[in-house]
Amino acid sequence: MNTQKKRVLSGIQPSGNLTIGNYIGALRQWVEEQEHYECYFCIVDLHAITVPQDPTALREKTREVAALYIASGLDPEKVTIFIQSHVTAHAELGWILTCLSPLGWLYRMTQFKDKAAKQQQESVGAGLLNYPALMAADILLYQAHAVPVGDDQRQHLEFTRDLAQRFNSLYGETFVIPEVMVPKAGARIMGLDNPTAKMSKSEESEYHAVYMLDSPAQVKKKIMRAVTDSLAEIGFSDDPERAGVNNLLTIYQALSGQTGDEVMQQFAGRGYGDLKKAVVEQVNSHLEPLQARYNQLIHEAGYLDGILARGAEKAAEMAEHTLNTVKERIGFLPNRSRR
Ligand code: AQP
Repeated sequence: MNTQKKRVLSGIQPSGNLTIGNYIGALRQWVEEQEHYECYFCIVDLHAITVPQDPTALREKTREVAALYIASGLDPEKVTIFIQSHVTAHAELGWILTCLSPLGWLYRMTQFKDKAAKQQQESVGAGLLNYPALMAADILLYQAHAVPVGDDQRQHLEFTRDLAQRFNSLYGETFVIPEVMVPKAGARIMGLDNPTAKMSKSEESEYHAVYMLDSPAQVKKKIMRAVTDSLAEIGFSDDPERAGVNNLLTIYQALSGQTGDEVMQQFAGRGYGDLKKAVVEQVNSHLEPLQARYNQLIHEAGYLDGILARGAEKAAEMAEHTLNTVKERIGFLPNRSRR
């Protein structure tokens, strides 16, 4: 019997304050998966710099994200946690895959189109366009079988699969073709102030997102002000007019672990005010213990650094093995120097 666990890899950019979208769409599923898979979770700082970042804030956020991974329940004894830039194979394979990425594929990516539209056209960095090739490298270096992400990353995963197939057919079987793993409830949490747009950590408006480190009072204020509609009828719906209520129900369902039917029964005949209060309670009951753990961890710099150093060592071993195979297949001479 093959007892080898399947492998997963995923990451989050230290590009701002993590939201409950990141928590529900990504972190929570990772915590479950650590029991069943061999897991690699990175803090993707190379991705973060595809849009301008302040160096001091980037350092601070990178550490914060590492602490939030552990505070959310990732066990460093079970999973490998590391910083992407500490494993140089990511940038190297990223470049090789950039050279194999057709521009047509890259220009089609919605994330590129959305983020580029927020900047002056001539100042959009080439890294933003090439982001999916680097993401493909992150995944393929570890021969990951599955990638747990929110719905917004599906298109990048398709890109990774296409690119891996392209490499395999040009140079021989090299990469495992990864599957996307999206949560059943909460794969796309929407902005509280604009429920037709994804909740995003880099969106600046005050009532857009609940952050994982928001106080209970902030959580309450933001959720109680969330946009709903005038129909006063609670129900899941894909009608854009009803996106606000749908979003609140989705957050509730994802965090309570109930089925859609159970949620509907619970709120049948009740008003939006009741729904909002229940969502506030759910969110705070998840965030409060997590924040208590975070507040300890963030002051234990030595402990965090140790985890990240061990993680980088373990990840580099695996990543370099794959990278060396790739280099050989594409015709690079082996490096005989000592370094
Ligand atoms: N709103 C969301 N609902 C569900 N899942 C989400 N994710 C992000 N937002 C939501 C998931 O979180 C993981 C990390 O995402 P990322 O940091 O790599 O970048 P992103 O997808 O672009 O997330 P953000 O918060 O919108 O970041 P910025 O604003 O910096 O671009 C991914 O698995 C993602 O699907």
